[in-house]
Amino acid sequence: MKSIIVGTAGHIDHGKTALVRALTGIDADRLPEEKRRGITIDIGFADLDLGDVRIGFVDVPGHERFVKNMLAGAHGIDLVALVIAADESVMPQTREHFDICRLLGVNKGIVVLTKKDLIDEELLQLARAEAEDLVTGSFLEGAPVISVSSRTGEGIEELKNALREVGSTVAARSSDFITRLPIDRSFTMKGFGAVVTGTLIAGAINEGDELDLLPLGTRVRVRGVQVHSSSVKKAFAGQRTAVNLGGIEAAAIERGMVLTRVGRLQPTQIVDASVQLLDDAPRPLRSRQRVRVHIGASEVLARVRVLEDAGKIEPGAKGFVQLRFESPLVAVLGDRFIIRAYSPQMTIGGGQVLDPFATKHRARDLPMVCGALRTLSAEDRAKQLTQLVVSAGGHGLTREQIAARTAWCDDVIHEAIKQTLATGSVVNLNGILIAQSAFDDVKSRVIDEIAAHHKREPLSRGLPKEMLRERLFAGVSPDEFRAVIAELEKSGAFISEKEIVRLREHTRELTDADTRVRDSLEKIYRDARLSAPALSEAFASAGIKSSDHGRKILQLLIDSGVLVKVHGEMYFHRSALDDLITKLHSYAASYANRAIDVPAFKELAGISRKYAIPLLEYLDRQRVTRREGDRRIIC
Ligand SMILES: Nc1nc2c(ncn2[C@@H]2O[C@H](COP(=O)(O)OP(=O)(O)O)[C@@H](O)[C@H]2O)c(=O)[nH]1
Ligand SMILES: [Mg+2]
Repeated sequence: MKSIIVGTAGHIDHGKTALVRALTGIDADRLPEEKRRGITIDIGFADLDLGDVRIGFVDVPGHERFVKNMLAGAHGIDLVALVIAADESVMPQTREHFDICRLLGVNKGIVVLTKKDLIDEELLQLARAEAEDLVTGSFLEGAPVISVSSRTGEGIEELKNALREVGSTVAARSSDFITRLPIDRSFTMKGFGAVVTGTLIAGAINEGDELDLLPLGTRVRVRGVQVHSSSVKKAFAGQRTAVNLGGIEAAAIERGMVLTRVGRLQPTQIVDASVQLLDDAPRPLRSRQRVRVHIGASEVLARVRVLEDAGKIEPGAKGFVQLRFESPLVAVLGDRFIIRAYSPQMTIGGGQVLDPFATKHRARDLPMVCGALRTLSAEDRAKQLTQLVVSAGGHGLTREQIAARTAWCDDVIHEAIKQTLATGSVVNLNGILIAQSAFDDVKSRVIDEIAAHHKREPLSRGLPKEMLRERLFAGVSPDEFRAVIAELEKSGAFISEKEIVRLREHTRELTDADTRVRDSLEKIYRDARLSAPALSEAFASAGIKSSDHGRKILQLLIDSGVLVKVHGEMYFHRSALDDLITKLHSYAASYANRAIDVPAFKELAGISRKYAIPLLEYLDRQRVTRREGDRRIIC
C-alpha cells in the first residue's frame, strides 16, 4: 500500500479544515485556542485509508499571519488540495499558498471548490473558471476540479475517488537518500517522555534506531514509532511519523530540527543557492537584504548576497545567491526553500540549495562561481559530484564530506564516485577526491617550492618535508599531506628521501670556488689520518670564513660518504677509517688473538686516548669490534 502526504492550501475560512473533517472524520484543529476561535493557527493532521492509497493529511492555516506555520507543513507534501470557497473564489492566500507549492516543487494536486451548498450553478461555474485561470501554465493545469459541500457531503465521494486516482500516480519516494525527518512538533507525553512528529521525507525509522538530532548535535534513541496513530516497528518515507525519543527532553527540541542517520549530516550556516522570484514580489532581491528562509520545517533568518553581475534579482527572474544564516540549520544539495520578506512578511520567492557548505566569494570569482552553481543545478549526480570536488579546490572532498553535502546513501555515493573517477577529471588520493586540475596545480606549486629551495640552498640535499607542509599545506590533515606527497612521488614529480624531498635533477652543482674549498677540506682530513683536527681548525686551514658556509661544504662531504662523523664534532676521512679496520683485521689474524685492549689499540692506530675511546665506540657501533669488559673482540 502506498503512503502519501496530502497538504491543504488556500485562503482562510475557505473550508480546508471542514473538508479534512468531511473526508476523515477528524478535526485537525487540535489546539484549544483553535477550537475557541474557530480558526486554524498551526498545522493539524488527519489520516484516511482509501484502499490502495493511505493518506496523511497536513491541514494548514490559511491566515496571512500564520503562513510561517503553513510552511512547516508544506515542505514534505506529495499532493496538494488547493481549496477555494466557491462563494469567495480566489483570494490572496489562495495565490500565496499556490505559489509556495510551485516553488517547493509540488507537482500533483487537485482543486477543490468548497461551500457548493451556498451558491448557484452560475456562480460555481464562475469560481471554476477563475480557479482554472489561476493554475494555467502550472503543475495544476488540467488537474481535477471537484466541487463539494462539506456541510451536505455532496461531492466528497467524488473527491475521494480523485484523491485515490491522483494519489496512485505519485512517484514512490526515492530510496537514494538517507533518513531525514524534519520535526514540526515536539511535546512530552505522560509516561513516554519526548515525542516528535514530522513528515518522513526520506529513508526509514525503526524502533531501537540511534539517530542524530541536528543542528543540536545530540544522539537520541528511538523508543517507539507511530504512523497514523498506531504503533509500528518501522516508518517509511512518505509517512506522517511520530517518534518517541530517549536521551532528550522535549523542551530541548524545536520545530525545524531534523532527525537523521547517525554521523552523516552536519549543520551549516552558509549556502549557495538558486532562487526564483515571484512575478509579484514587490521589489528586486538585493545583497545585504535580510530575509526569512523556510527550509524543511525550519525558519531561519539570513542575509542575502546576490552572486549575479547585476547585483540584484528582479521580480519574476531567476538567479544565484549566497545565504548567510543567523543560526545553523540542516541543508543539502537540492533542498527546496521559500524566501519571505523580513517585513512586511510575505512570500517573495523560493529556491534550491546547491552548495550547502559554501565559502565567501571574492568579487572577481563570481562568474566562475555562477558557472559552478549552474552545473550543480543539473540533476546528474556524477556531474554534481565532479563540481563539488572542483569547488573544493586543493583540499578535495572525503566520502564523509560528500555524504554531508548530499544526504545520498552509500550506494549512490559509491556509484557517483565511480562515474566521476571514470571521467578522469577527478583523482582519488587515498580516499580524498580532488580535481585533476587542482592536483596539477598543487603539484606545480610543490615543484616550484622545491626548486626555489634548491636555488636558495644549492648545497642542501633537499627541502625538509616539514617545511613544505608548513608552507603549502597548512590547514591540511597530515593524512592528506602524506597522500599528496606519495601520489606526487609516484608520478615522478620528485624524489622523497626520509625527511626531505628533492627534484630528480637536483645535483649539488658547486661553483669553482666551492669546489676548491671542498677539495682542500677533504685533503686536510685525508692528511690528518686518525689525528683528526677540530672542526674550527679544519675550517681555518681550508680558508673557510663563515662556519655556516663551512658546514654546508662539510655536509656535502658527509652526504657523499667521504667524511664520517664519529663523535660530536669529530670527523674522520673514510680512507683513514678503512685503513684502521684493515689493520685491526690483520692484527687479529697475525697474533691469532681476536682480543685487543685500549693500550694495544692506541699503539696499533698510533693515536692518543682522546681519539681511541670515540673510535672504539664507533667501531662497536659498526660491529667491527665488540666490547667485552675492558677489551674488544675483533669481529
Ligand atoms: N455552508 C458551508 N459552510 C462551510 C463549508 N465548508 C466550511 N464551511 C464553513 O466555513 C467556515 C470556515 O471553515 P474552515 O474549515 O474552518 O476554513 P479554513 O480556515 O479554510 O480551515 C466554518 O464556519 C465552516 O463551517 C461548506 O462546504 N459549506
Ligand atoms: Mg483551517
